[in-house]
Amino acid sequence: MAVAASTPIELINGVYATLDERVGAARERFGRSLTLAEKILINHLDRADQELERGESYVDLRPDRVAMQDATAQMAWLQFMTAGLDEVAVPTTTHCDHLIQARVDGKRDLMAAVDNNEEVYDFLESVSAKYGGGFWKPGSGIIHQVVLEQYAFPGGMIIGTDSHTPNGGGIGMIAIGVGGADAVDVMTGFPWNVKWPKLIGVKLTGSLNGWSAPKDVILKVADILTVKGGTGAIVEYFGEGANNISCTGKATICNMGAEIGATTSLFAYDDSVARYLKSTGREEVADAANAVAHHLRADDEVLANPEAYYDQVIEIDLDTLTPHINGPHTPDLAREVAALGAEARENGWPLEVSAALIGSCTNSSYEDITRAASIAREATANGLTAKTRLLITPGSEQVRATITRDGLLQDFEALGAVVLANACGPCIGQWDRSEEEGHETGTPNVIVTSYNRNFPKRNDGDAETLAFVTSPETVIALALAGTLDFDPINDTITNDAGEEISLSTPIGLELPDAGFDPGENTFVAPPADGSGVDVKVSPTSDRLQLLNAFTPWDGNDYVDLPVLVKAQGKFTTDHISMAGPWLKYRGHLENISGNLYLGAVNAYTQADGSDYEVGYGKSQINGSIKLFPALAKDYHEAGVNWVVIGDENMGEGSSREHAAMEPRFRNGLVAIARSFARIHETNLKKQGMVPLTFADPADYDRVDEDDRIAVRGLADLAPGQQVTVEVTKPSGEVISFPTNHTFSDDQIEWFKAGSALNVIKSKTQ
Ligand code: MIC
Ligand code: SF4
Repeated sequence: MAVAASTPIELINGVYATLDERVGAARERFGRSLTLAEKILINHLDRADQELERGESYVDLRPDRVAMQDATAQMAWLQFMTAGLDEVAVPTTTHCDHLIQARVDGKRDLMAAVDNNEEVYDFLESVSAKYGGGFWKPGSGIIHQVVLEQYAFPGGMIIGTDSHTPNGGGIGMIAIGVGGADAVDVMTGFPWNVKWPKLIGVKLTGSLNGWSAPKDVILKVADILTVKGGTGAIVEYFGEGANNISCTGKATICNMGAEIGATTSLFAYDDSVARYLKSTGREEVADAANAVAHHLRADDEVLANPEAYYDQVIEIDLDTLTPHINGPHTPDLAREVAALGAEARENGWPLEVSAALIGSCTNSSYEDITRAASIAREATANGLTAKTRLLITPGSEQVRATITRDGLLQDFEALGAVVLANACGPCIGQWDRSEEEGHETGTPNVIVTSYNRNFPKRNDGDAETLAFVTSPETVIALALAGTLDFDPINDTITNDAGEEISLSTPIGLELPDAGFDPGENTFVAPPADGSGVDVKVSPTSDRLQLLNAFTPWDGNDYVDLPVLVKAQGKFTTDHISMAGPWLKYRGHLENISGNLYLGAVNAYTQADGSDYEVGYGKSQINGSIKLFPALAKDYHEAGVNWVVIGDENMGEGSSREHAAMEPRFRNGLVAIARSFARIHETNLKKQGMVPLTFADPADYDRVDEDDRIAVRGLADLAPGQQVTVEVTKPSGEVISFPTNHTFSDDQIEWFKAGSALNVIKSKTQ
């Protein structure tokens, strides 16, 4: 498999070649016009005759590519290695972006990362070389930016082991975030299985103006749909407003669609996408897309009468959309920027901004940087400086080289900003604030970022940090003001000379006039024959550990299971398997299990009525109070299997399959929640666990701390049939309630075999 630094035009032409026939056949089959998502999905079906009922049928698809970032690729490659194949079946790339810690500045931090993560980078580079994968070295940029710049193409389909893979939807590609085991399906030549999605249409009218940015569109959509409103759905944007947004702006909107739980988000191919393709050196891709442009958007009848085609339609008028800022603790808590000061006062949040951060895969495009830089430049000219720490992370080496060439980084540096490495950095807790002047860990403080997530502890590991997400231009404005109580449109800032300075409207450049500067070449192509390459995993490593297969189901019902944790409220993947300092163990299942449920808020109270500290629970072996990972280890060592109970949207956020592998490794068998996020639910199934949802959400309250759980009728587990959960109270009283599941017939095989990987191995070996 010759994996290059970009998608070969032959691959793209191959995808376009089947559009006419397949789209035509589907129009006939449904007897109606088609939306864009339908066209692309239909063109990637493994078999044309599959049942396609929205929100019901599971379908097999054939993605064109796989992309993985370093923090999730390790586990994916470790699983792939056990399949015994010579090479990947589909072009696959690995991107080093998550493991670089922000401490001093880009250069020094990158050098330190190369040193600290040497073993992991060597593993990823050698395993890619052996099995024919492309390797993007640390410093190349954030996976989603690199994919947008190099690999994404209109009408294509990619899966990526990261929840923000939908960034590629900005170019008109179906780009879906998955767990590593899903990627392994495709890398080993099997189709990728997903529920045929529902479709949400978002009609954009008017055009963005003034301080409003693409970010505000998705902040508003998150407000409307909430963190679970997009679950099981693809969000398709259309309308004249969509045509007025740049390609990278569209990517911002699609990227953060992950925060509403959407399977992915998508824009049509249009002039802005063509301009972006040309500017990033892909003129021939634009030419090929132009030739099939009518297939790269929804049919006219759909656009004229969207209610008849989408399951839900939302309309947003860009003319009147105002700048928004969301948070803290959840990305769907929205309000206008102008209203934040008053709300902060009401809630007792500090007004002072302790740090302002621009970057992340969501908002680090050339246009983003130029808009923010225009404010920075004018501020300097008016004698203003940042009143808070200001950190900038370029999204990719290409963006870094281009904004350096064009003098934009200098605009930020003039304000006192520090430029970090082209990486995720503080967005994923890779941020050491210990040397930050005037900042003390554990004190309530506010940060504003242009990122997408803001769960507690996410950025700096400090539960006292309140994080707000907004557009890059608003981040700069708040950095200059130093306070949340600032409306960039109407308020002024006093400079050292005592003058009142108003900020002008940000001005951006969609694309660099002089084209992009590719910067340093950071791509490593695999050798033509990788069979001689040695993949080294030291048996004594504390970063990497070869995997043992999970044991198959023994054919019996699960009985007598204690509840390891019953989580209350948010139970995101950051709560289940936190990142930051734990990222270093992403290739070592046993070591990373030391973080299991550290962020869980225990729904029970202690014997004296007081709340447990976050991350603590009671042992059903000896009554001691311990951290959840220690309890899980005790159960594992004692051979005790257990259950985890979750609240709404369990597993929201990341695609990290560690959140499913760790519990499975530590003897967890069943997860029962009020609802699940899509990727996490799939990850649990893939690893052989049984995710169930309470048929009556109120039954969540009927599970007490010292109860024992039985799951009945597992031998008859079948699609669409409820599963009975029996709860035995310490008194001996038994209650039971029905639960639902989403297993398909194929997925039941994963459970029976012990994991999806075991099923693959039975076919490849
Ligand atoms: C995230 O934004 O939460 C991450 C870190 O990129 C994750 C992936 C991971 O945990 O490695 C994601 O979004 O999937
Ligand atoms: Fe990286 Fe943050 Fe994007 Fe996740 S959301 S890929 S951590 S930049």
